[in-house]
Amino acid sequence: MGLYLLDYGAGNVQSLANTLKKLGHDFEWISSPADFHKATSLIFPGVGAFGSAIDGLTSRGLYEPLREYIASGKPYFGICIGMQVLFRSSLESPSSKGLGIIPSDIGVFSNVDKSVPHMGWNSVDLLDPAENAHEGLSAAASYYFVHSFRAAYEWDRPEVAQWAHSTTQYGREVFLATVRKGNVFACQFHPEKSGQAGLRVLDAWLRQSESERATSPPSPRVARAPKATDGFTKRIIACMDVRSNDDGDLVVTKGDQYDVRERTAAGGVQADAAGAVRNLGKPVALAARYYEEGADEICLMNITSFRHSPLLDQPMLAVVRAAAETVYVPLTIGGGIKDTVDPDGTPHSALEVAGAYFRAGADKVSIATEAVFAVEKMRTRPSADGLGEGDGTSAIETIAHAYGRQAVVVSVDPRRVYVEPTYDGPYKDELVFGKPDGPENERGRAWWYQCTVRGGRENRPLSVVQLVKGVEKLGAGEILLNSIDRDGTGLGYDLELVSLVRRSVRIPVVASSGAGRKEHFVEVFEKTGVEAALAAGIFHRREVSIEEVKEALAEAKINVRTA
Ligand code: 1PR
Repeated sequence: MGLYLLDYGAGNVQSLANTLKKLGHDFEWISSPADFHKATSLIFPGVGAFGSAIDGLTSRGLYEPLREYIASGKPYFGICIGMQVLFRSSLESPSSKGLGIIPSDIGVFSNVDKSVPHMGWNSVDLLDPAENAHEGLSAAASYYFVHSFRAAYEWDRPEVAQWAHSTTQYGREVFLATVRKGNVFACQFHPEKSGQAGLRVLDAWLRQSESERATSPPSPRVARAPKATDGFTKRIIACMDVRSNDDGDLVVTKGDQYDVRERTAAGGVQADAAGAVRNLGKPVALAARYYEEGADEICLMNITSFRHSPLLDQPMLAVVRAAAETVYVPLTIGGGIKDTVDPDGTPHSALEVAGAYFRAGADKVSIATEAVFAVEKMRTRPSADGLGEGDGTSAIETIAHAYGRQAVVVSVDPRRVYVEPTYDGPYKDELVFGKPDGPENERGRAWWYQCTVRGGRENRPLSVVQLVKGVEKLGAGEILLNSIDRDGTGLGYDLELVSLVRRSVRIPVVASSGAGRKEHFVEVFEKTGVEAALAAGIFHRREVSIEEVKEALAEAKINVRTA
């Protein structure tokens, strides 16, 4: 008898398992319908698409036993999709039938006034502030949300409002952040990825007795008009470019404009042909340090993935497993998310490779090279919007279908192509004209941004706007926008590039490459409106701490997560 976790086969449940271990709670996995009778409390960490979750439950014969378990009155904690399956249906998968325990339907965010998915940290407003501590929630804290679909707060429908426990506002939309009634408590955010604030919510639920839970008072029904601003915060992401050193260990390195070879004192490249790898430390230790320093997200990039990267000996999997045991914020893994073949000839699809990383504890996978090839292929299939049509086989499409688009990041490696200001070629509508007030006086210069693959080693006949619009249509959930020209320079983000991409898509954009001072973070948020900013070198070299960056943002009245 005891605590059970329900894994329907497509969730990133490793993170939750790590969190429960850290909190000192043992648990078992539900693996068959019979296990529900042994469970005295159950957590359902649903990650990914609504339809995949319902299919996963149904195909394993767990759908009805789950409904019966909840009806039995024993404690249930649903997370994200684990909350949404309590409803009748979801626009995400209209043909899929939810449990219907809450008589309402899951809708979708509008992307007219904001990026969708809602991916990042936001505040939670309890309907009854007096019972703040009861579920471990705090109005002063931020929690990590990652979803495109949500349950609107229907305060005027008593049969639904009786479930409402707290709400969150994103843009002008107020939706249910937590629901609670009797033995059921569920949250739209991910407590296992919400740092210490999230751990407090899990611990509070785990420590409540069944009687306490069953007597939870219903929250008051109060109308909730949207406030002037939501509680959504800008994300600061620490990124580690990881590659093998001469001993085959994975170390953190950092290049200048994607050249990671060590430099001699005179600034030349290290003598030996391979170029000694800059060793900036062990990825797991650095990830733990950045988590403690307040990073909102950690990104690990395997930059030697352009070589053959068989799944079986992926040292990155071990790094992810270890990092996920000490990092309770989202973990993005990139490099080598593509179809691969093991040394023994066993093929593995990009979906399988991504699944291995999710099961190891990653929350998102980042795709670079394969994304470029997918859009080039898509553009050979004409469409009314001029973007071309996918054929359902790309890594982006297959992973987004199985795990939800919020799990798919596309990493973009663009390079400036300078042309005459009178250029009249195919990319003239994307041309940028230099200004004298940037870090380099670029008056009179003009350029467009060309996509590259294999870490900048090969230029491709595709512009950055064509790429980001294409991958958005294929189902990517976020753009990680690097800049080969600014990578490692400390000159600041390429604001023209970031603004161009921010204007081109409706999914979240992460600015990357070039941060050299904390003012660069203020600048990129103030001037481009992106949702997140990523840095590597200045954090690795301890030139600026994440706390200092967040202090500078707070002074500039930019909303950041502090608790
Ligand atoms: O092509 O899907 O296998 O993915 C390969 C991934 O590895 C891509 O995301 C690509 O950007 C990355 N990558 C490949 N080669 C390099 C390299 O440096 N030689 N990383 C590389 C390039 C970009 C960021 C960097 C930021 C911030 N680095 O990862 O951390 O630019 O740097 P800064 O703050 O120090 O300026 P696939």
